[in-house]
Amino acid sequence: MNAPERFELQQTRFIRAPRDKVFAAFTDETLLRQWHCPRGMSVTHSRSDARTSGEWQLQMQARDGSRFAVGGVYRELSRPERLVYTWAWQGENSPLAGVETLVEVELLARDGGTELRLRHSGFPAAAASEAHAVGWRSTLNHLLDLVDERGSAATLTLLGDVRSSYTRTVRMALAEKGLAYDFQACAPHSPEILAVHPFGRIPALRDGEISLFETSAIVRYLDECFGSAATLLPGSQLARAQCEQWVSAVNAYLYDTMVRRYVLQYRFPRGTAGQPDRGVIDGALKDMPAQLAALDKAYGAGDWLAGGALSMADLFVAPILAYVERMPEGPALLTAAPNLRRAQATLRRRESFIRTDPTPPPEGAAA
Ligand SMILES: N[C@@H](CCC(=O)N[C@@H](CS)C(=O)NCC(=O)O)C(=O)O
Repeated sequence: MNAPERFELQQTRFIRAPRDKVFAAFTDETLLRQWHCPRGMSVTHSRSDARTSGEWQLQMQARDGSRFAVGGVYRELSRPERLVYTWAWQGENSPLAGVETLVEVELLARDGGTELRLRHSGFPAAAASEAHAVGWRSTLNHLLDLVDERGSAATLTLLGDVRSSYTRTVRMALAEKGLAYDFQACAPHSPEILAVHPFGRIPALRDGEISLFETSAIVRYLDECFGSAATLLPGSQLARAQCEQWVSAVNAYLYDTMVRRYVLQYRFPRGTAGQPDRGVIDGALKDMPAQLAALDKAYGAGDWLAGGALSMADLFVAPILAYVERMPEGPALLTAAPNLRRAQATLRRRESFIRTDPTPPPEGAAA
């Protein structure tokens, strides 16, 4: 009788850290607790008897409190180049409970750092190896946060243009979270952006081999996956819904009126003889007072749109208003919105706003 078919995954990562440090991260139970779970989860228990036939065990916890236990036995420990251990999920909740798989980790010295080659084999179904591949991609990002000399900048790259309001929203979120990252300047619809964004807009985010597009998805990911607590999404259900409501309003109405049909008409004039198209601008000017009034009412006597504290919603609105205010009719339009002006003044004192200011914009700046 033929042996049942088995499936496996392989991943390779370059880490700017010596092999010893990476090896220790896989075998030291204190270090394991700091990274060995996908982003957004935490390790609540770790045990490692790092010798041949010694046992290891981890318990991971998701944000909703659900727990997952996994463990196995070390088969080979050749510090600092090779580590082999068995891996089996425990507990009735796991469809793979009791199924023993094998993890082989090779660490090669390369370019002053380490090339990590991971092979996880013995899965009874392709779907199981694919699910573990997703988990490992995120878990290895976590490992790089901990051991790579660049921290989160080893995996996080933001693609966009500093002059773009949506790009600034993400840059502000990264600054609020205190996250190191790389910035890759690229234009909408460029080959670089189309490689990660099917609709060619900016920004997009890479986190190692994971990529994401749409500003609200990116900010939510950063907020929920980095740091022990989300700080840009309000805690209560109602406030979270109000935050989503304003993000959605920016995407559906406010950006179109205030940026596309107004700011961009001045910045990239498309009318006759290279002049701004007055018809388009006048149309936007007709719609803007009601939109600004709605924002003014939402801010009311407070400084924030949802939950009584800074949230993703404020990060969506601020970069747009910063542009509107600098347009010819901007200051007059904003006189009618005193709450909005006061709230923006508060937000503009934050480091995240100051440090992401793209002004003075170069000639031909995009909004
Ligand atoms: N809904 C998208 C909108 C992104 C967007 O429209 N970005 C502008 C720059 S601020 C852009 O890429 N414009 C180019 C285009 O519209 O083709 C998001 O939330 O990321």
